[in-house]
Amino acid sequence: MKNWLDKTILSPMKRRSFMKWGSLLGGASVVSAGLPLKSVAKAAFTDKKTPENKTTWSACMVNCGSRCALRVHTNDGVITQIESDNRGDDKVFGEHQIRACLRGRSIKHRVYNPDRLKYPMKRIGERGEGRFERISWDEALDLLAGKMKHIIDAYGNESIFFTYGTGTQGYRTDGQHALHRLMNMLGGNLNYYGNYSWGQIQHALPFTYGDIKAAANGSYTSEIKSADLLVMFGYNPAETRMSGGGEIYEHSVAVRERNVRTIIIDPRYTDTMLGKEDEWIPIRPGTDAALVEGIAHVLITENLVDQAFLDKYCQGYDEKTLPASAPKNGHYKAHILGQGPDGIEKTPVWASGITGIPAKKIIQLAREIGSAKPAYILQGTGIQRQANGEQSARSIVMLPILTGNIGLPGTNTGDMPANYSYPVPTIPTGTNPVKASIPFFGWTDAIVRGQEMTDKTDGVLGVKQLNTSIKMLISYASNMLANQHADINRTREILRDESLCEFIVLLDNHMTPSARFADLLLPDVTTLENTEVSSDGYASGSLGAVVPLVPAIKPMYECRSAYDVCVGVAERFGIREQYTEGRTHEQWVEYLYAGARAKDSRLPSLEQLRKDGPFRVMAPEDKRVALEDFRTDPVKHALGTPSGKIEIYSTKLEKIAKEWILPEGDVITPLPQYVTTWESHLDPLTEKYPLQLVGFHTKGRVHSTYHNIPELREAVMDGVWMNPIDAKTRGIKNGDQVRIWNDRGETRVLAKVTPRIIPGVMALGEGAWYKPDRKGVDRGGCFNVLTNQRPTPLSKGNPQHTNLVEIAKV
Ligand SMILES: Nc1nc2c(c(=O)[nH]1)N[C@H]1C(S)=C(S)[C@@H](COP(=O)(O)OP(=O)(O)OC[C@H]3O[C@@H](n4cnc5c(=O)[nH]c(N)nc54)[C@H](O)[C@@H]3O)O[C@H]1N2
Ligand SMILES: Nc1nc2c(c(=O)[nH]1)N[C@H]1C(S)=C(S)[C@@H](COP(=O)(O)OP(=O)(O)OC[C@H]3O[C@@H](n4cnc5c(=O)[nH]c(N)nc54)[C@H](O)[C@@H]3O)O[C@H]1N2
Ligand code: SF4
Ligand SMILES: [Mo]
Repeated sequence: MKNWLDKTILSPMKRRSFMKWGSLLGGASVVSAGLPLKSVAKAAFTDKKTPENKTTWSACMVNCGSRCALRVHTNDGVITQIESDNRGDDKVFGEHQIRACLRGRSIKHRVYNPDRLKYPMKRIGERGEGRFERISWDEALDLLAGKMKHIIDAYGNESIFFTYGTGTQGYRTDGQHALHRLMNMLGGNLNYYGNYSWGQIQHALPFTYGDIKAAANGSYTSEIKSADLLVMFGYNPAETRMSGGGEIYEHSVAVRERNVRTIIIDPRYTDTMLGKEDEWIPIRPGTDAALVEGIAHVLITENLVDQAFLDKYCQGYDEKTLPASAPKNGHYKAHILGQGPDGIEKTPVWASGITGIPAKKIIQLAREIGSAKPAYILQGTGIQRQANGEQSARSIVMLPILTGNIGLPGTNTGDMPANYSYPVPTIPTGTNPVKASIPFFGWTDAIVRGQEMTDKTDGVLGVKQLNTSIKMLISYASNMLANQHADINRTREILRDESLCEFIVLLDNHMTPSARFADLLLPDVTTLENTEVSSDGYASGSLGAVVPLVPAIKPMYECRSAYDVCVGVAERFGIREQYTEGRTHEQWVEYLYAGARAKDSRLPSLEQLRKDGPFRVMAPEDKRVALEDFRTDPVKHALGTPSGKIEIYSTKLEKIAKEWILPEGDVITPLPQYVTTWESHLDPLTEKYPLQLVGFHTKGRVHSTYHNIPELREAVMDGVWMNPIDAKTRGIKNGDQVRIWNDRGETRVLAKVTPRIIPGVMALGEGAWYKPDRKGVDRGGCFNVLTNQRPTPLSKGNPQHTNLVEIAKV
C-alpha cells in the first residue's frame, strides 16, 4: 500500500495541491457523506503505529443488471482487498451468495486509477481537445449555475438534456435521482423515452401484447424447469448476466434440473453454449424474422399450429380474426403462404436464402418447436439492436403464439425473461414540468435540428414539435458523448460546434473519451467512497436484495457526490432548503431506509444491514408465467391492445404506417415480418463493404466502465471475431493487428480468428475507449466509430449492431 500512497498522493506536486485544498475548505464546506477533506488528508498522511483494519460492505453499481455485494478491506484508510459475498454455505436457493464477477472484484483499480478526475476543471482549449484548467468548487458551481440560468432564460428548460448514462445504475439518493430532483425544481428539462438496451423490443412488443409490465415482460427463467424445449435467440446470460445473484444463476439451475434440450440461435458461439447447448444454429445478423417465417411455413403446412389458441386469443392469424380495417388477405397465414400483398411464399428454402441456415435445418427446427409442449422461447437484446430490430423482436414472439406456448407452466412469451427487483425507495424527484420527450437515440439530431423534430417524423412525444434545439448537456455517469452513442465522428463534429450546444457539464470518476468534450468537468466520488442503500438490480432472477453501501474510504482528492453538487447549485438558485429539506446526503439515506422499514417489517435496522451485508428477499410469487391470467380468462384479463387480444395484426401499427413520414427505405408493417434494411447482407453496399459487423457486450467490461483496468484488458483480449474463411482470403492470422473501416470511420484492433463465428460476419465487443490518432483513426478498438446514427423506423432506436465494413491487416 505504501507504494500506492507514494505514487498517487505523496508526489510533491500532488501533495501540495492536496494540502492547499484542505486549507481552502476552512472547515466550512463538506463533501459527500459530510466528511471534511481535511480529515481525508489526515488519514492519508498520519503514520499511525497500529494500522486500523476495517471491512465494510459496498456494491458494484454499473449497468450489467446485477448489483453484486463487495466486501471492502481497508488498512488505515486505504483499500487493500476486495472480496465477494462469502456468506453462508451458498447452498440454499434464495440464500445463495450474490457473488461478484471479475469486474467487480477488480474495482479497487477503478478507485486507484491514474485516470481519476481529482478536482473541478474548466475547458481552455477547443471543445474536444481535452485541455482543461483547474478551478475551485466555488468557481465551478458559480459557472454551472450561471450557465443554467442563462440557458433557461434564453432558450427555456426544453433546451437542457441529460445524456443517457448508466454508470451508477443503483443509486437511490445520489446520481441521476439527485440531478433530476434539482432540474425538476428548476423548471425541468427535455425528456427522453426508451433506452439503448431495450429501445426497440420494448417499443415493439406492446403492439402485440399490450403493456404487460414495465421491464422484461416474460416468465421467470425458473419456468425452464417445466419446459420440454428451450429455444434462445441471441440470449447470452453467461457473459451479460454473470453475477452469482443474477439471471444466470436461476437459468443454469433450471436448465440443469430439467436437462432440457437447448437450442441457441446466434451468429456467434457464445460462452452460454460452450458445450452446454444441444444445438447452435448460427444465423446471419438481422434475419431472425425470416427464420421465423420459414418456421411458420412448416408449422402451418404441417398442421402444427395451435388453431384453437389462435382463434380464441389472437387477432389476425387468419381471415376469421382479421380486423375490418385490414386489407384483404392482410392476415399472417396469407402472408406466410404467399397469398398476401408481396405474393412471396415464405418457404424454408426462401428463409434459407436469407438466414444462411439450411432449409432442412429450418424444417427440423419447426417440427421440434411445433411438437414440444411446453416450449420456453426467449430472446436477448442484441437482436433488437439492429436496423430492423422491432420486426425481429415482434417476429420471434410469433413462435410461442403460433404454437400456443403462452400462459402455461414452462412457457414464455418470446420476450426477455422476467426478473424481480426489491423496490428500494428513491429520493423524491418530483415531476418534470417539460412535456416534450424525444427518443433516447435522437439527441444528436435534437442538437442540430431540434426545432424541426416532430411527432410524425422523429417520434417526438408530449408535443407535436420541439420548441428549441438542445443547448446544454448534462452528462452524468455517461460515456455517450464520444464512446457509447453511434457514429462518433459525426457526433464529434456536432459537439465541436459551440454555436449548437452551448454548454456541456460532465460528472464522472475518470477522464473518459467523453470527458474530453466537457466545458466543465466535475470529479465524482466512486461508489466505494459513497453512502447508499440500493437494490439488487434488474436482472437478478427472482432474488431481490437490499444492498448497503458504506463508505470504505473517504472521498479522494476533491471529489464530491452529485448530491452535493446539486446542493451547491440549489444554493445558488436560492432553493437550498427546498432541495435538501434540511437533510444531508447521509440523512436522506437514513430517512428513506426508515420509510422502507416502516413498509416492510422484515428489513433489519440500518446498522444491522450495514454490518451483515445485503438483505435477501425472494420475489413474493415463487413463479411467474407471463400471460397466465390472460390464458385463464381472456375477457377479464384482456390485454392492453386495442382489441384486448394478442395482436398478430396490429391496428395501431396499421395507423402509424399510414400516418408517419418515414425516410426512404424504412418500413413499418402491421404484421411482424422480415424486412431488408440498409446495411443488411442484401444491401448493394456489400460490394464495397462485404462483411457484417455485430457488437456484443463483453465480459471484460460493462460498456466502457472497467475498460481502463489493464489487468482486465489482459484477461479478456479485445479482438474482432472473424471466421477462418474470411481471414484467409484477406491474409489475416489470429493475433494480427487489423483495421476495420466503412464510410463513417476506422478503428484498429487485433484479429481473433475463430470458427465460433459464421463466415461473412464479424463481431466486436463494444465499450473500448475511443482513442483517435492525428488522422482521426481510432486506435482504441472503439466500436462506435463504425456505427450509424440513422434511427430504426418505429422506436427511432439504436441500430448499433447493423454495420457493413471491410477489414485488412495493418
Ligand atoms: N459483461 C457485460 N455484461 C453486460 C453488459 C456489458 O457491457 N458487459 N451490459 C449490460 C447491458 S446495459 C445490456 S443492455 C445487456 C445486453 O445483453 P445482451 O442482450 O446479451 O446483448 P448483446 O451482448 O448485445 O447481444 C447478445 C447476443 O446477440 C447476438 N446477436 C447480435 N445480433 C443478432 C441477430 O441479429 N440475431 C441473433 N440471433 N443474435 C444476434 C450477439 O452475437 C450476442 O451474442 O448486457 C448487460 N450485461
Ligand atoms: N456499439 C454499441 N454501442 C452501445 C451498445 C452496443 O451494444 N453497441 N450498447 C448500448 C447500451 S445497451 C448501453 S446501456 C449504453 C451504455 O452506455 P453508458 O451509460 O455511457 O455506460 P458506460 O459506458 O458504462 O459509461 C458510464 C460512465 O459512468 C462512469 N462512472 C462509473 N461509475 C461512476 C460513478 O460512480 N460516478 C460517476 N459520475 N460516473 C461513473 C464511467 O466512468 C463511464 O464514463 O451503451 C450503448 N452503446
Ligand atoms: S459487473 Fe455486474 S456481475 Fe460483475 S460484479 Fe459488477 S454488478 Fe456484479
Ligand atoms: Mo444496455
